[in-house]
This record gives sequence, structure tokens and C-alpha cells, in this order.
Amino acid sequence: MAAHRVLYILTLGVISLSVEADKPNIVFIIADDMGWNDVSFHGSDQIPTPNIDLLAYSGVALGRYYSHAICTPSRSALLTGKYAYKTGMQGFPPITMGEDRGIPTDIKLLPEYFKDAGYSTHLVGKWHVGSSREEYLPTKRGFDSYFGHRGGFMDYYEYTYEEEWTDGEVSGMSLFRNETPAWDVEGYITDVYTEHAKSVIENHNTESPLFLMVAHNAPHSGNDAALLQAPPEEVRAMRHVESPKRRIFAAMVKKLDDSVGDIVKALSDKGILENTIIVFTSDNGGMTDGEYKNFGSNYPLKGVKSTPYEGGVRVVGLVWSKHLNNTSNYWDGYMHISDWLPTLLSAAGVEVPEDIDGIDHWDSINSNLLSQRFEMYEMDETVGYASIIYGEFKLVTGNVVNSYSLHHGTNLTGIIGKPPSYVKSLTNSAMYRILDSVGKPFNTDDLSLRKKNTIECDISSATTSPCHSGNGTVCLYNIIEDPCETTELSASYPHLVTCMQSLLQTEMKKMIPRPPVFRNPLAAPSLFNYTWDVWIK
Ligand SMILES: *C1O[C@H](CO)[C@@H](O)[C@H](O)[C@H]1NC(C)=O
Ligand SMILES: *[C@@H]1O[C@H](CO)[C@@H](O)[C@H](O)[C@H]1NC(C)=O
Ligand SMILES: *[C@@H]1O[C@H](CO)[C@@H](O)[C@H](O)[C@H]1NC(C)=O
Ligand SMILES: *[C@@H]1O[C@H](CO)[C@@H](O)[C@H](O)[C@H]1NC(C)=O
Ligand SMILES: *[C@@H]1O[C@H](CO)[C@@H](O)[C@H](O)[C@H]1NC(C)=O
Repeated sequence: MAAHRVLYILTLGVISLSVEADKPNIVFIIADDMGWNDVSFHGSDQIPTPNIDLLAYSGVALGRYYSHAICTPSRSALLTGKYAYKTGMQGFPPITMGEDRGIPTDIKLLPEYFKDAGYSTHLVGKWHVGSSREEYLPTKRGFDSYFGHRGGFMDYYEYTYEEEWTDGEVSGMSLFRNETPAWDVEGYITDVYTEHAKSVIENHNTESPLFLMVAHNAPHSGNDAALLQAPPEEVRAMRHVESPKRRIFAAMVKKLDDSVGDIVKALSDKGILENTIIVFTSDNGGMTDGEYKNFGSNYPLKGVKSTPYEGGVRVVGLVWSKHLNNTSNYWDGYMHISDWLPTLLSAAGVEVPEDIDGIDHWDSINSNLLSQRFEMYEMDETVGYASIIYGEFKLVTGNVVNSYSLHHGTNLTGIIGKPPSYVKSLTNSAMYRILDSVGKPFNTDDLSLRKKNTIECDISSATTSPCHSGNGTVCLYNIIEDPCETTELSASYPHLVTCMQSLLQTEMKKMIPRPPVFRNPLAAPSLFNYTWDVWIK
């Protein structure tokens, strides 16, 4: 009898193991402040991103993928499956280090769902959804391991993060290994994160599936004193970029693209690529100009990070799996950052929760069906705007920063002489060789997918009389016919404006107000050996 029972338990054990082994690994790579025009699969030869491009061409490029307009809200929506304004995580400025705020701890996060489903869960890189208290930290929110920066960004070599407080600049080390300051680390942070991600993959015990999130610092700006940072030889390799500032930015992006190739190669070397789903996205649009500008570009889209215009929210996105089939390598259905939680859980065969805003698109992407998403909202009560996408229309209301609302980036496109050969950059990439090895070789004679991913607009009319939402003026655009938001339509569709405003009013009632920005002196790094450590015990 006893022996029988042991056998029974053993059998059960084997069954559950094999079920878990069947689950796909998931590697989610998220760039920081990378603009629409900062990847070469969107059409520009200026900054070659062959590894990212080949993932898009051989996976599915998400042509109408939307994020929130700024980092803390985006990352909250990604982790919760809810609009940021439903959890009090919305708006500018994003979380500051002296602010006691984090994603409410009663909300189950994406890594917790995966952990419960038997996954081994790891975060490399940016967190920025709360670190004032221990219970807000990644290791307390579902990640088995964490190595990264807790705040918005940091210096690429020193790993310091600075804030302007009332009595001056405050600086502290921001790189942590699990819950301990990582003083021993040296190197360019994009390389450091790549090496760490590779070691997570190499050391992964394949008896359980892997959920790895790599949230790069790149290509966000550094601190005030050194906004743009890249190894000098990489900058030199970008000397065809006319703007000296964008030249450094281009090198930052090149390092990010190399990282993507290296991570995919590590998955391939480990023998688990064939059962891995890879996502690459940006958290919001590029910050071409203004505070913490990185000279990223959303051209030809209107607006930058921190605006609800397309340049702020319609961002780079793709999903790759060797087994994605019946697609045309391109999906132009609406997808919102909050949709990843249900979509990835669905891909992994894990039950999708109901009390979320996100929509599961896994079948739609895989079978190239219409999107189930029809509307999307964006709100920032501190800056003072709210916007709604409803079908093909977008309405922007309230105050958006005027200088952020232009078609930026037009003067950053300059190239000296000839840019590097696009085809050569593809064939020289790690990703090109990997596609060969998994039996999905890419044919460089056919670049029609690149054309499909490129938005072309005549923005001359928009640059002479741009619509600025503010002081009662609203801006209405047809973003399907006019993706560059050049033609303002509110006078032609007054009833539609009223209807969209009323939907927006209803949605705004669901907002959890965020507390006023406050920098508590108890958070000062000088009190914690010059680190940005937990300051409420
Ligand atoms: C693609 O099709 C094959 C064969 O029909 C199927 O086994 C596989 O699950 C499909 N892939 C996905 C991601 O659904
Ligand atoms: C393939 O896609 C078409 C629509 O593009 C859909 O009708 C069909 O059901 C899909 N097949 C599979 C196996 O997903
Ligand atoms: C480029 O355009 C930005 C506005 O996006 C402006 O601030 C900057 O001065 C321009 N630079 C040059 C060199 O014209
Ligand atoms: C609204 O009016 C104020 C005061 O006149 C002005 O400073 C601001 O730029 C205006 N905003 C917009 C979006 O026009
Ligand atoms: C304090 O900071 C220094 C670097 O400035 C570091 O070497 C040292 O290990 C830190 N001490 C502790 C206790 O963490």
C-alpha cells in the first residue's frame, strides 16, 4: 500500500514536471526612452539595429503598440495589467527617490503569476516602481533574483543617480544585487547587464521554465553632467551621424542592439531558444529635447516622451517565437502595454485574471486576426492632460507641454557621406547566424517587411500650424489615416468630440489620485553610505 502511494506521488511529480518543461521560456527586453525612429526596421539607415530588426522580421512586429507616455506608469501597467492611473502610478514626474510610493502591495504582479506557475523569475535592470520600503522591492514582488537600478536611470559607468533637491544636487549609487549595493561592479552598464542576463541564462536549471526581464538603462540619458555616454570606439563607428549628440546616442543604441544579439545567442547556446518567446519594446517615446533629453527621435511622429501624442506613446514593439505561425511577421492591431500580462500568461497556458484592463492578444497575433482592443486612455493629472484613442480617432485634452508637442527630430536625420550598408549590418549580426541555425534563414533580397514597418508622412502642414492642446483647445486626429497627427479635425466632428470627452470623463472618475511630489530628506543617500537604499524600515 505504502509503495503504491509513493509510486503515485512520483508519477504526479513527473507529470507536473513535464507540464512545466513544456511551458515556453519568456525573455522580455525593454529599452528606456528609445524613440520610434531609433531602430532601423522603421526605415532609417542612420542607426543600424540588425539584431532587433531580424527579431522583428522573423517574429511579429507590432505596428500599433502603445505604451504610457513615461516610465513609471509604463512599467506599472506592464507589471499589473492595469492602466497606471488605476493604481496611482501615473504622471510626471515618475517616482522620485524621496517619495514613499510603490505599486500597491495587494496587486499581484506579472513575475508573481509566473512564479506561481513554476517559473524561475529574474529581473536585470531598471525597476522604478517603488523602493522606499522593502516590501516594494523586486525580490519581494515575485522575482527570485534582481540585479539592477531602482530609480529612473543612472550614470553608465559610475551607477550614480542624481536628483535636484531644494538645497541642491543629491547623488547616490543606485546599482543593487538583490537587496545589497553592488559596489564590486565595473564597466559600461549595457555590457554589465548583458553579461548578467547571459549568466542567468547559462545557470538556468531547465527543469523549470524561465521568465527573464532585461530592463536596460539604455538609451536613457545619464545625469545632468553627462547626458550621453558610450564607449569612444563605438561613437567613432557612428561618425556618419551628423549631429554630434545623436552620434553618441547612436552608439548607445548600437550597444543595446548588440545586447539583444548576445542574449539571443546565449539562449541558443543553452539549447532553449526554440522554446522561448522574446519580446522587445520601448517604455515610451524618445526624449528628443527638454529635460533629460537623449537625442532619440520619434520622427515623423508628433511629440516626445511625456506627451499623449503618437511620438510619446506609439512605440517600438515586437514579439518573437520560433513557433509563431500563420502570421505575416507584422500585426497592426492595437495593443497596449497593459496587454502583455494577459498575452504572455495566455502564451504560457496560465489562467488570465479578470480584474485587469489588459487584453489577451496571443491568438490574434498568432493568427493575424483583428485586435480585440478598440480604445486606450492616457492620463497625467500633474501635467494636466487626458487623452483617448477610440477606433481610428485620438482626442487630446487638457494641458500638454507645448515645446514637447512638435514634430521633433527633423534636424537629427543628417548623415555625413554614406551610412553603413544596411544589408551588411544584417548579414554580420549574431541574429542572422542564429536564424540560419534554427532553420528560419532571412533573405536580404526581400526587404518588403522593412517598408511595411516604415511610416512616411508629409509633416510640412503640421509644422506651420501645430495643434496644442491646452486652455480649452482640444486636438482630434484620425491616427489611422494621419499617423503623424498633422491635420486637426475637431471642428469637422463636434459630436465625436463630445462623445469622446464624455468617455474620458467617465474613465477619469476611475483614477486613483497620486500624492503630491515630495522629497523626504530621510531618503538622502548620505544617510546610507551614499546609496539610494530603502529608507522606511
Ligand atoms: C503553430 O502551428 C502548429 C501546427 O499547427 C501548432 O502546433 C503550434 O502550436 C502553433 N504555434 C502557436 C504559437 O500557436
Ligand atoms: C490563420 O489566419 C487566418 C486569418 O488570417 C485565420 O482565419 C485562421 O484561422 C488562422 N489559422 C490558424 C491555424 O491559426
Ligand atoms: C533642432 O530642433 C530642436 C527642436 O526640436 C531645437 O531645439 C534645436 O535648436 C534644433 N537644432 C538645430 C541645430 O537647429
Ligand atoms: C495657456 O495659457 C497660458 C497663459 O496664457 C500659456 O502660458 C500657455 O502656454 C497656454 N497653453 C497652451 C497649451 O496654449
Ligand atoms: C560604503 O561605500 C564604500 C564605497 O564608497 C564601499 O566600498 C563600502 O563597502 C560601503 N560600506 C558598506 C558597509 O556597504
